[in-house]
Amino acid sequence: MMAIRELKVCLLGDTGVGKSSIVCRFVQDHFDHNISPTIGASFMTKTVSCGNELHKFLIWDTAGQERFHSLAPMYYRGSAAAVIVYDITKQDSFHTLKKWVKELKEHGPENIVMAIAGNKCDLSDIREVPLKDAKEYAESIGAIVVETSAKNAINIEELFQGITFHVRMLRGGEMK
Ligand SMILES: Nc1nc2c(ncn2[C@@H]2O[C@H](COP(=O)(O)OP(=O)(O)O)[C@@H](O)[C@H]2O)c(=O)[nH]1
Ligand SMILES: [Mg+2]
Repeated sequence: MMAIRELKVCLLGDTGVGKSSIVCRFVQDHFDHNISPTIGASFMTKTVSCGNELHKFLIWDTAGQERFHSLAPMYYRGSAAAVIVYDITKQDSFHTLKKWVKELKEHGPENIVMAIAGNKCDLSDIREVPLKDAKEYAESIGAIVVETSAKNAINIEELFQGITFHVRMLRGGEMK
């Protein structure tokens, strides 16, 4: 029988950057232009096979609004990884991302894998955040970084594969 390894992941970032859309693309391979705003948080799972193992992602998608901020620790506590999302067309959302990283470093699990997703890369003609800035920042904090498009299904699989890879390395090749 194949072993099932569970991996808790939370999504953080400003409202409207596409957190729920990334989860929807990853879990259901679907994109909804009229996706509803997340209230509080929502939970989804997806199981993927990886070599001779099954990896079950337990995904907590949080709301970005300030009024839900105090709930965030419930979701990042015990997470193996955090996907911190910004919108490449909104400089403000990159600023918010840095605040999330700071909070994770101060209050998050010690070995949490941080993955930065610069979403809406299909809109690169109206980009405000250069990829170079995101790469330099990610390198400075030891995070994974990738530009994604939930809309056009760009780098969504790769984002979660990158997370699995890093979590495996941290756990010494064994997913526990
Ligand atoms: N162009 C484009 N729009 C996107 C993308 N991802 C999400 N959106 C749109 O951005 C808006 C907010 O998305 P949502 O997933 O609710 O963001 P959340 O608040 O971070 O969960 C919605 O209108 C989505 O259709 C993307 O990759 N490209
Ligand atoms: Mg949402």
